[in-house]
Amino acid sequence: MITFHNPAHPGHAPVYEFFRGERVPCFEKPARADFVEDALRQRGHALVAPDADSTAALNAVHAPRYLAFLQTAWAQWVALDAANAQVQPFPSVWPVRTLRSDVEPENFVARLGLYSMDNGTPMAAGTWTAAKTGADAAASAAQRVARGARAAFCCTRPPGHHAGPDFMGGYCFLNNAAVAAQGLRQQGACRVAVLDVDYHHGNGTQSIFYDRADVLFVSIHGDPRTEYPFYLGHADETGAGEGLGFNCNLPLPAGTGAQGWFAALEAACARIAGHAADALVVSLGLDTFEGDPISRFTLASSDFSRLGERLARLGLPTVFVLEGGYAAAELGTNAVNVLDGFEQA
Ligand code: OKP
Ligand code: ZN
Repeated sequence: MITFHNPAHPGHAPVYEFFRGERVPCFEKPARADFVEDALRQRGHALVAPDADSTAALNAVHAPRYLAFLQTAWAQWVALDAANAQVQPFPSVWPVRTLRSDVEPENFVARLGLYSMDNGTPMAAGTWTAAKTGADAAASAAQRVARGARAAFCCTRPPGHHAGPDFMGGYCFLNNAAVAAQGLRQQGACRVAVLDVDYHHGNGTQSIFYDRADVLFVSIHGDPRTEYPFYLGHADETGAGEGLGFNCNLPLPAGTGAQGWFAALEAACARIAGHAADALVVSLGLDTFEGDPISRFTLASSDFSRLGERLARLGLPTVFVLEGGYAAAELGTNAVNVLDGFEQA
């Protein structure tokens, strides 16, 4: 399958994150993409550099002031103190209920909190360039499919599905799947479906398209009562305004295995078939794997081949976008199993 990689991804290499109150090495690390690229090459898939600019799609799915902040955030941080070049910025204060988010504070950490949903999304010097080039890879995959390819894969990090209209979170900065869906719409698709199979609910993608009928969002994920992102992803979230009926959440309890997961996939596929979409975007998280260190479903590597086969039977032009998956050494096998299952169906 034609694969767009992200040559800038190694520049996004923060050193640590907070996990259960402790500083630990980042789970979302450059080696993840390297393992997927290695597996793609070994199994005969072509890797090409991005050849489309995501700017138009980014401007349609993210707020201008958020994009402006993100683009210069690292420079602002280092301008405060040259020693900050060796320090990761973290938000420590957020505008929750009753506080104002319309006024941008001058204080950098206060602005970082305004544009963040958690303190689990560390930045590094190359974060903007990595995120923007990754969005370009998603736009490139969408362009290839819009021009007639059966499918294309965007092999990128950082992931994107937690990034909302005006905030980062959950290791995500720019919403690559939303860029792909918006890109398909801008290139002639009347209706697009997004299927998010990452273990974590794609709150950012849901929010970006929540009031739109042209982009259906369907997600299978760990129940937010116990799993990140906690504050979105319940079954009663069905869309708003013109988008009412075009959002479908299928939360499953932590511990769910293949039988329960593939039953939810059947429901997801039925909803997608009913949308009469012109194209499909798959937010391809592989953290549903039994060996994942931060997630609690128990799919085996062979189940990812079955997932690819089932998605192929939807018969839609398909853009795959890499999201999570933290069992890094197995990530390549699991991701390429989906793509090969799709192509061999
Ligand atoms: C991103 B994606 C706490 C560690 C957990 C949230 C998980 C983000 C998952 N600092 N952070 O959906 O795979
Ligand atoms: Zn995830």
